[in-house]
Amino acid sequence: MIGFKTTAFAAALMASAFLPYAPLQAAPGHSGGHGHGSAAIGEPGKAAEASRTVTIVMGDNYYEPEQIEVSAGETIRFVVQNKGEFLHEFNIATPEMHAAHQKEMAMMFEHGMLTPTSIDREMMKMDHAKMGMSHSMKHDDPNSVLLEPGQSGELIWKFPSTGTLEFACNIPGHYETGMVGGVQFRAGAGRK
Ligand SMILES: [Cu+2]
Repeated sequence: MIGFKTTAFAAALMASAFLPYAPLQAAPGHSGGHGHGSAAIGEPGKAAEASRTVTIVMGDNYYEPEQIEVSAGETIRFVVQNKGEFLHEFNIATPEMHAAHQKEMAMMFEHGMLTPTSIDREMMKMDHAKMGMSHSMKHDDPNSVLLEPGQSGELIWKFPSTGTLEFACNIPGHYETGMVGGVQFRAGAGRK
């Protein structure tokens, strides 16, 4: 019995000795970013299906307009212009998704992929899995346009029939200082 206990103890000791390294060897497969809630926010739309074009101007740190009204299931072509002196984003999502994205963007700043005024495209191309970051860190989310000062971009978005959505800039500090706008669904605008 004593021999067995000793062996078991030794085995447990070895196991615990190796335990700290296990997470590294296990190469954690990240759960892949924004999979959740995509149905709730809508999806990338087709240009041919866009009912209208809405121009969104981004400044430091605000949107013009601050509010957009959409019909259930409407596809809108957004032309986004960054007229500010800093990097800004136009991102359509739920408040919860924005909160999560703010953490990711803070990390991108820490790693030097983003600066207050620019996107480091070389850094963006690197294998961020090695830095322990998920794929969504490449900032290629279909629901977002990230623009350097003076740049313009486009986003075609098909809205769901209803939901709690905001357009926001998740660069550290921007949402908190007012870079968030509301999406209002037209009442009773059901299709057919
Ligand atoms: Cu911003």
